[in-house]
Amino acid sequence: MKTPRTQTSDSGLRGEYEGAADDYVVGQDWHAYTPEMHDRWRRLHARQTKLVERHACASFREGLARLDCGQGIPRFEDANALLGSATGWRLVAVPGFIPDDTFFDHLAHRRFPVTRWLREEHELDYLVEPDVFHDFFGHVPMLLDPAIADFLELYGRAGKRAMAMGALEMLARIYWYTIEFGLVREHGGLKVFGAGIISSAGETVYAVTDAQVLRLPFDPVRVMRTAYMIDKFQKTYFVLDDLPQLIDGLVGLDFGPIYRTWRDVPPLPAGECLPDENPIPFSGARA
Ligand code: HBI
Ligand code: FE
Repeated sequence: MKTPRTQTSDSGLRGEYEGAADDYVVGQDWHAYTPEMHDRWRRLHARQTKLVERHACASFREGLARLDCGQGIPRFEDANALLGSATGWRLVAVPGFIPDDTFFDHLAHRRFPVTRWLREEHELDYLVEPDVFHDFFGHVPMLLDPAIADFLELYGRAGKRAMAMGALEMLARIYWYTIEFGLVREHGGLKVFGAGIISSAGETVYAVTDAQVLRLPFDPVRVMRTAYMIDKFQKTYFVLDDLPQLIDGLVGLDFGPIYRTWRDVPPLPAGECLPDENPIPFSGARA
């Protein structure tokens, strides 16, 4: 049974789960997008591209340029031609949030679920659920990076075991604090690569320019123990030394004992720094 989690909007596309296959894949139905929606995409794209030039990591900027999607809501098929030859990933259209096990299964097979509907005019700045702007603009450029491409497949494959061990939340925090809200060091500064940051104008600036927010070096176990908020700017960001650290840091890790040790321990609140930790000093990136 497919339960709609979001109401239908005037686009007729938002959260329509009825016609979806068992794996929740739907057609993108590109021709159903209205001129107003394409115009809204162009404005979102233009605004974020300007911020991204300053604050996103090189890999994101290169990926975005290669996707060349500023003219209107892109056709997923066009991106698939590029992705297929670059990293073997493929986009599939979905109606919105899909169940965890289905999401993991897509990732494990290098299929990235992209929500097909676009946010409304009154929610340009932030929304809690993924839409096509978040999923495509935020995530797809990074799918062209080999380290992210490999990591996402690994994450998908790790999902089943985490669910079976009652440690889904722990694994999901890895995704949240990297793929969605990750920062990476680049040329001595801090750059954004997480899609949740990059698809939000306010958080893109905040994540790298706020002098107070807690920035900690990436450590998988610390990340798995850290709670997060889905409806506010993050209080903690984790910073990678470089993108391959994601793979190097996780491949050799035996998740079983880590899950068993921490799954029943209350998580550390976001924004809290432990006594022995060294937050990354703010180096003064300008807005
Ligand atoms: N579905 N469409 C979509 N996008 C997500 O990011 C997503 C999802 N379902 C489950 C999920 N994320 C997460 O809860 C898992 O990473 C655990
Ligand atoms: Fe996302």
